Amino acid sequence: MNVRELNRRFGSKRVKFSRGKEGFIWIDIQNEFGSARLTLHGAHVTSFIPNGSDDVLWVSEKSMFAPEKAIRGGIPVCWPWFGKHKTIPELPTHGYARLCEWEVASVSSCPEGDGVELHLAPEKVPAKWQPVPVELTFQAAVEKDGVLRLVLSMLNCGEQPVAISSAMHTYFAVDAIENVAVDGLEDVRFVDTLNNTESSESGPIRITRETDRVYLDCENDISLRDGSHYTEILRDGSRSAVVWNPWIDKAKRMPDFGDEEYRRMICIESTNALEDTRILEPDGFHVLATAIIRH
Ligand code: TA6
Repeated sequence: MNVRELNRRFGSKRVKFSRGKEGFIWIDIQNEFGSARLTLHGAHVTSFIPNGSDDVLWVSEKSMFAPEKAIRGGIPVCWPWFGKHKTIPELPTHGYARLCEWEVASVSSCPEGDGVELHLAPEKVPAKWQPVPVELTFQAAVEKDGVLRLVLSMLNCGEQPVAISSAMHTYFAVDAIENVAVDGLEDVRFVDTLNNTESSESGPIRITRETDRVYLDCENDISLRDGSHYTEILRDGSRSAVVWNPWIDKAKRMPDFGDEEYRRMICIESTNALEDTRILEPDGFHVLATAIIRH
């Protein structure tokens, strides 16, 4: 469907469709509570600006915006596997959902907020990525009290159980990484993926080196303090969370990440990762949801 058709069918004063210079179809949600921007490419949210705030999300100045490439920043939808594929290493890291072109299913507007629902059907996924027979729906809404609500729903339409690991891999913008503190994961067991050890830490998380942790068996609300900003990350359907910052050396190794940009971002991800992988039985259904609230 082209942009004119999308605006005719789904557009409104609060939800508008446009085509970017890179050829992506973009959706702008704008209401009395704030604004958000996402693209049908990967159902990828790239901006969330609650009223009176600056952008909560970070996107690299070196990000690619190209077919079958992930956008560096915003909220990548990592699905149907988190990290590397367990048995076929040449399949894309973090799955294929963030690389595909999604379709608009519906737009909703009500006094509490405005949102869009996007759909990715297995038959729309390139066969080279070995799609699972699971219908995937992504909802994003800008709601009152400065809330960005994201819901990833999945329904197994196949005959066999399917193991699904996933993440809403949110890149938060921060003024300076040295001022960042993450609360809510104190004393929670985590896997340090840099050396594959398990540990836990009391006190808030502070970033002073490359950090890549999968927190397990926790449903806690997480909060991010960064100078004058205070942001909450609430989760539903998730018993794991990831905290990641590439720091200096890894930032330099990533072509779509500026060498100094590690100082202006932190990833706090709502996940079904590692032992929190979900098994969808035939006709099985799972929802991974997160709410991002800027205070
Ligand atoms: O969520 C943390 C992580 O798995 C890191 O290990 C790092 O690889 C990051 O995701 C980014 O992955 P990407 O495939 O988007 O470059």
